Amino acid sequence: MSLDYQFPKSFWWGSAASATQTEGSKNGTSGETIWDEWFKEEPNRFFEGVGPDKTSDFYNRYKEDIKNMKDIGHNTFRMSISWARLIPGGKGKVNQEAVEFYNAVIDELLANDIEPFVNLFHFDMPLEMQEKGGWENREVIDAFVTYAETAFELFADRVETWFTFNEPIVPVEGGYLYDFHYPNVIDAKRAIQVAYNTIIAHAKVVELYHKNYNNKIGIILNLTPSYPRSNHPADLKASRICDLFFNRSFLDPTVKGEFPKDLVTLLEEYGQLPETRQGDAELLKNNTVDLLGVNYYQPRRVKAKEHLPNPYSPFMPEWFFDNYEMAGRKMNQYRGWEIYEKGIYDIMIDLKENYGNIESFISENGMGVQNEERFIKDGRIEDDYRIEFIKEHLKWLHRAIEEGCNVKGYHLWTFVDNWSWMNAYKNRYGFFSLDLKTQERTAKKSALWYAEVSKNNGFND
Ligand code: BGP
Repeated sequence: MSLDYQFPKSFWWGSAASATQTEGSKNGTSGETIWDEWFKEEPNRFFEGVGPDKTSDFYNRYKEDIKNMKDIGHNTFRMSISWARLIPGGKGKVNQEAVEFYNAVIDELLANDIEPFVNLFHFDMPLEMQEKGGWENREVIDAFVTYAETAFELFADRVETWFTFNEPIVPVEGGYLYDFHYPNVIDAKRAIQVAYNTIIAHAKVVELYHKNYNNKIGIILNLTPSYPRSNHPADLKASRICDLFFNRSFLDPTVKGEFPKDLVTLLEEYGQLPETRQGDAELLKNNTVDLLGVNYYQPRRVKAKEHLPNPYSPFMPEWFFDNYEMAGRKMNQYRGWEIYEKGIYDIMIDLKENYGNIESFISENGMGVQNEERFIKDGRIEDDYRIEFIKEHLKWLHRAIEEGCNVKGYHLWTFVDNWSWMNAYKNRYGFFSLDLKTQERTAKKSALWYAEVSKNNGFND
């Protein structure tokens, strides 16, 4: 029997999470990250004053979570290793307790036929590394490469799919442009240096991996199509520049091995080029990724600027476009994000046509909803809105596959409702709901639905 939406054999059904958001910073021995520090300094900036010490306790409950993953048909799961836990302080001695923990998690996943996808950096800079200047300092890049080397030596015998970074542009935006990550700097020139150095760090780790190992290494990018308001040349130009800043800045160097010429020209014109070193261009050219993770939540809509930017104001990407709220757009009113399912297809077609149809998968997609207890019926959250959300995105993904896009899987953000940075527990994304007081997990309706989808490798609609 064939289904309306049948996915290719061995399609990756799973979900994603990250170390800081799930492990609990006070569980076991660990160094501190910028999140521990920022929470100490400004607890008021975190939703309801909840910090990274109060998580879903994966550190102690991974067995239960992995059993639940198995029960709902996961064949893959993306996690991250905490650099600060594995090597407290960011460099020096390896923490044996962390080695045991990650070994146990990896082994438990494999014993349940779930392939671990392991990511090395998910917004969680060790505090001491940030004190040295974070990604602005090339010494931190060296420490990151050593950390990666250690992780490969310890775990690459069993982990066959690696990622260097999750959404590396987010710490740039949050930490150096828009004030939603530590160190809360607002300075485009420094932001661009941080972005550049992150890409160098990434390429060095790819180089190291390819030298010593035969499996796959990739990067996870949040790709956000920039749709222009109209076909007027000024709107088109605004969307093209926006795309350069927020998508192609990381996509081109990691997949094609070079920065987009137009981006370089623009930054040069405004005196914003980062400091580079001899050999950087060659490093990028020779170390492109094997696999691309695509995080997609919402599109971006832009229009030409209504007013010229004040030339005395500090340089910002927003000098070149205004955001545009399209009338009639469909909204996830809880998170305040537009829902535009076709975006997932447009990204895939772009990768097919302009990025050599690189092997990819949806590494995050999901719907954050506040106060989901409202939807409890007989003890279970009936999240039909989430089922609808996933289904509509999968339909477009299916169409992309039919049109020859090289996309291998779909991971929901996230498995169990987790701590989410400044938003803490405001928006819940999980297949399983979490009672933060008792740590009890309960499958939402979407989890049961997804189990069927995974079992049948598709669905009818
Ligand atoms: C992505 C991140 C995740 C997670 C998710 C939801 O950008 O990779 O770590 O936080 O967004 O975010 P939020 O809680 O802000 O809605």
